[in-house]
Amino acid sequence: MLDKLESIRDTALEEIEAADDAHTLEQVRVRYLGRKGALTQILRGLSEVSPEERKTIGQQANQAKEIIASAIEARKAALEAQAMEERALKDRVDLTLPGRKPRVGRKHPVSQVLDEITSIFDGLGFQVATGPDIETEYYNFESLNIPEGHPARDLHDTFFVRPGVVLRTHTSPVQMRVMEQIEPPVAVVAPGRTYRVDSDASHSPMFFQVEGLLVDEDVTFAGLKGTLMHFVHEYFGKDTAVRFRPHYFPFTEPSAEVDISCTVCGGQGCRICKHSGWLEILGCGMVHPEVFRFAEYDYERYTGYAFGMGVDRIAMLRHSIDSIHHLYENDLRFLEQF
Ligand code: 2NM
Repeated sequence: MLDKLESIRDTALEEIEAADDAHTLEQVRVRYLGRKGALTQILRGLSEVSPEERKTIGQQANQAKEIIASAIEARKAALEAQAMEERALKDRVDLTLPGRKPRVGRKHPVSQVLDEITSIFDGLGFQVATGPDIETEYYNFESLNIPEGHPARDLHDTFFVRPGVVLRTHTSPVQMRVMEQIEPPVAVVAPGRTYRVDSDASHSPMFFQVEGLLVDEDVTFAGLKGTLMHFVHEYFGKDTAVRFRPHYFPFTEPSAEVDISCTVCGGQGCRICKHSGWLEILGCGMVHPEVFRFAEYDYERYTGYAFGMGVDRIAMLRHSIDSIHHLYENDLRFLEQF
């Protein structure tokens, strides 16, 4: 019996050493120490052993049980330590590596300029109005005194969506829609995307405009000049010279184009202003009575002025950008400069 005990103990110890995961180890424990385990059987069977032997065998069996139990505990601890070590190696992080800087986004330069322009007019009490990019020919042309066959239609290089429906060539249809909705006094600016079939260094098929409209009793061309000069001085600085040149637009009469002294050479003449000393920045005029007739405004009672400018062009002048396409290529090396 004692020999048997010894052999059970030794085999158990061998199996414990050989167990290389927690599950196998638990099976070994059940096999020896479990309710039906080899040692448990022996301890239970002690009643059948002669009283002389019972004491020694009992002692030996209990001792073997303790040895096996502690060997299992030791093996378990070793396996856990090993698993921990493996996990630590697998999940190792090199804390000395340089961190990754999060890239910070920013407003697109065209949006920045657009916000700056609208905020100047906001300061004068103009409200922001918006409208659809896809417009009817009626709102884009007809109602703005550009009837079918008018030469200005060709100048606009229109994208047609289907007959009678176009991508708006300017944001004036927004002002037309505003006039349909509300009675004077009206003071709005309409910023947004516009589209023309045109592409070279200074033209992109999609570009941004801001247009303004003021309608009330006694609105004058002098008021228009004052408003636009205030805008130029706020945006380009107090020392900027401004000149109004007679021009033609179908929707205004009289009409003018506004030039400012060159922001690069100050008027001396350079490559940017094509040696004229002046840069054209916007168009304007007194709203044509025909436009008011379409809006169902009383043109005997009300007068109004309107103006429009290309946001991209102003962004280009402001930041000395030589091609409009830089603004729409989304090259981060370019965009991160603003
Ligand atoms: C410009 C130049 C002159 C203009 C006119 C109107 C409307 F709807 F009132 F008739 N909106 N915008 C206008 C006038 C736009 O852009 C160069």
